[in-house]
Order: sequence, then structure tokens, then C-alpha cells
Amino acid sequence: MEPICAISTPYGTGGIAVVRVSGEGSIAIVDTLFCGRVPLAGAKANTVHFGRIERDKEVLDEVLCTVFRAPHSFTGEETVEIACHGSLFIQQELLQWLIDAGCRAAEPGEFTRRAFLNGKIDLSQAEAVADLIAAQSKAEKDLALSQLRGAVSNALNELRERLLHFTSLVELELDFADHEELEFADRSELNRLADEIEGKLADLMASFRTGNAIRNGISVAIIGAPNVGKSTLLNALLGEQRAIVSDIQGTTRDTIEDTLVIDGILFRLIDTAGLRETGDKLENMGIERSRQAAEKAQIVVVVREPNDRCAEREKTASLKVESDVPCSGTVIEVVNKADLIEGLSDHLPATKDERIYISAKKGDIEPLRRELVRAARETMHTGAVTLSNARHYEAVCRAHEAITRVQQGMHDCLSGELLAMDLKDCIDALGEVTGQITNQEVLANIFSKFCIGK
Ligand SMILES: Nc1nc2c(ncn2[C@@H]2O[C@H](COP(=O)(O)OP(=O)(O)OP(=O)(O)O)[C@@H](O)[C@H]2O)c(=O)[nH]1
Ligand SMILES: [Mg+2]
Repeated sequence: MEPICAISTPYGTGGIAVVRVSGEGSIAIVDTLFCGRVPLAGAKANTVHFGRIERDKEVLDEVLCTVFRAPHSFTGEETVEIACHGSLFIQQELLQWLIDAGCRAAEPGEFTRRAFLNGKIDLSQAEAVADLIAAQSKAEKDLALSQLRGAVSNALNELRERLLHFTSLVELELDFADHEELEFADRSELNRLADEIEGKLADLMASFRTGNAIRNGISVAIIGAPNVGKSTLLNALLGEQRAIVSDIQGTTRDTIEDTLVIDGILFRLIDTAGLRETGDKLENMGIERSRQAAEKAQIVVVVREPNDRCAEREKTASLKVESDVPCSGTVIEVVNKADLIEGLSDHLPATKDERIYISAKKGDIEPLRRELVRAARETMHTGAVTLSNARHYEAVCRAHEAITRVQQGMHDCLSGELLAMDLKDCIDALGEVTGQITNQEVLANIFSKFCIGK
């Protein structure tokens, strides 16, 4: 394919920047600008060469060129990666010189697209490249890396191949339709296979909840009565003054969100308006949002004050957190302001009962951080493969639907012809994930989300 070039490091000034050139004739094009000990044309694969980038006696920079020869490169094509000094001027000038010498500026994701088209990686691996670049936490990085190394592809390919084999037997039967007694595809074996595949696909579908949580963060709603210290807790967790804190009840009016990584897990913290009965229209709107946040959150941290003060408040506040807010996630009960409890403040993180005692104001929140990690791990799927991409999830759902039609069809003794159609739907849906079945529109959509240079 025609040679393309792009700056592959982030936009801006840095120590060094890397400009990538890939496609037929890339090495020859770079050679027209490169002055080293020997021309790159004679360089061995995977070697690095020092030299100058020079045109019409003007020296642009001193660089290192790494030479890759087809098919042993990321794209599968001959490639040169030029590491130049990271001045914006040098990067852009180098790009322009390469374009003048015969390269085309690469489109977003074009290098990865070529890797896919040249069979170096499949589609789900190509998508993992984008996820890896965007990873914000260790869990997210680990997930993208395992997908890049083929975890999703291998799992689906195995299912797909077994289905293909079976479908070919069913189709063979159709070719011999005149001989009704012939049955190449053993029905009880097909039944077993369909059950097994249905189970595996259902597992994968369930794993998407975890994948989604890893990518977008596990949602943690902090709820409780006004003034218990929810916003102080948010600030303590984040280590910055994100939310306004005051001793006035009803300080927080709207939900406030921010993300935090603890032990490699991304959390999406949501501070909410204190729950109480009030005639204030605006505050009530905030309280409604608190309820919605609690309802949707995967973890709900219910904050209270130490007992004596709490009892006092509950006399005035008829809204009780437990009974009035439906939470579907894991509930963590926290008693804040433990520094006010006599005898306990010196013994934090001692706990008197099931609740966790913290002091948000003093920053004594370690027991809660540990509990958040524990609860997050508990909600996570522990299967070998985790789906994290909505496109994959949607295709796996369709494959699952098709395989349940096969199961039903066999139960109803449907003809081989109809079974073969549903089997094919299942196979095609699985093939869409890895890109064995695809169309230009899907590809364009996937690669348009990449950055230029990748
Ligand atoms: N002694 C003590 N005071 C605290 C602690 N945490 C918060 N406070 C105080 O409690 C008051 C209320 O804190 P906020 O964080 O604004 O409470 P909130 O729950 O967000 O209140 P609303 O937004 O009104 O619902 C402030 O005066 C804080 O300084 C704590 O651990 N110990
Ligand atoms: Mg608040």
C-alpha cells in the first residue's frame, strides 16, 4: 500500500518525538532525506541508525531511524520510525518534508487499520490498541492488553470453529436430502454443543458489566443526611478540595462526580445532596438526584454521624436513608466524625460493629478505601475473558439469541435447513467481533475513533 506518515507521539513539545512512515517504498523515501553512515536501503530489519535529516543542504535535525521490513512490523509493511528532537517545529517540518518526498499524511488509526487488513491483528485486537492507549488504570490496561494479546479473539474463534464444523455437517445432510435416513450431524451432539456455547456466550455477556465498570469506573454514590460529612469524605478520598464543605445543612445541591484510582481500580465517586424532608424546591430536585445516583450506583456508601448525634438528627429528619432509598449495589455503612467519639479517635481504624469508622476531616479513611477495593473486586466477573467493548457485547448478544433459536429449533425438531440458518447467524455474529465478517462502514467507524499516528 502507498506510503503514509504521521507524528505518533502526542501533540506538543517533548524530549523526543516519533514520526512513523509505513507502506511500500517507505525506506527509499526516508533515504532521500536521511544522511547516515550508510543508506537505510541496506539496513537489516529491526535495526536503529543514527544520522541527519537533510534537504538541499539544510539540516533539519539529528535523528535515530528504526527500520522494519515487511512483514515483520506492526502494520505488516516496511516501516521506518524516525525519532527526532521533540520541537513542534521539527516534528511538523519533518512531516512536511516526508509528504514532499512522496508520502501521504495518515488518517486516524490508519497504521492499525493496515495491521488489520494485512492480517497482523484481528478487529477486536485493533480495538484493543485504542483501549490500551486510553487506559486510565491498571485494571483497564490489563483488560486492554489481554484483549490485544487475543483473549477475546481466541475465545470466540474457538466457538466459531466448532460451530462451522457442525454446520458443515448439517449442510451436508441437506445435500443428501433425498436420503432421509442419512444423518451426518448427530443431533444429541449438536444439542450438547449448543448448550455449551449458549453457556459460554451467556458468561461473556455477563462479563460486560465488569468490563464496563473497569472502563468507565465503578460508580460509588456517597449518600446520607445533611451535614454528616459526605462532601468532606469526597474531598478526603480525592485528596483535593473538590466539593464545598460547610456546617450549613444542604450545602451540596447537585451531584458532584470525580474519578479516583485505588489499587489499580478506577472508581467514579458521586457526592450527593443530603437526604431530608424539605420544602425547598431546588433542594428537593437535588435530593431526587441523590436517590437516582444511589439507585444506579454499584457501590453505595451510606454516611452517618456517631450514634448520639445521629439519633438527634433522626428526630428532625424523617427521611431515613435505609428505608427511603432503594439501592441495588453493595452498601457500605460508614460512621464519620469518629474523632468526636471519645476513646475511639486514638484507635482508628478500630470498629465497634459492622460499620466502618472514619474521620473524613482528619483524613482517617483508610478502612473505607480498603472496603471500596474489596467490594469492587467482589462485583467483578472472574471469568477468563471479559468483554469491555459495546460493539463486541452487541454482537455476542446476537450470537446468543441465534444459538437459543438453535436450541429451541432442535427441541421442536426443526428441519436441518432452518437449523443451518440459525447456526450461520450465530457464526456470523461471532465473526463480526474478530472482523472475519465486516463491512467498510463498520471499519470506518472503528478507526475514525483512533488518534492520528496510531
Ligand atoms: N469533627 C468532624 N467534623 C467533620 C468531619 N467530616 C465533616 N465534618 C464537618 O461536618 C460539616 C459538614 O460537612 P460536609 O462535608 O459539608 O457535609 P455534607 O454531608 O456534604 O452536607 P450536605 O452537603 O449539606 O448534605 C462541616 O463543618 C465539616 O467540617 C469529621 O470527620 N469530623
Ligand atoms: Mg455536601
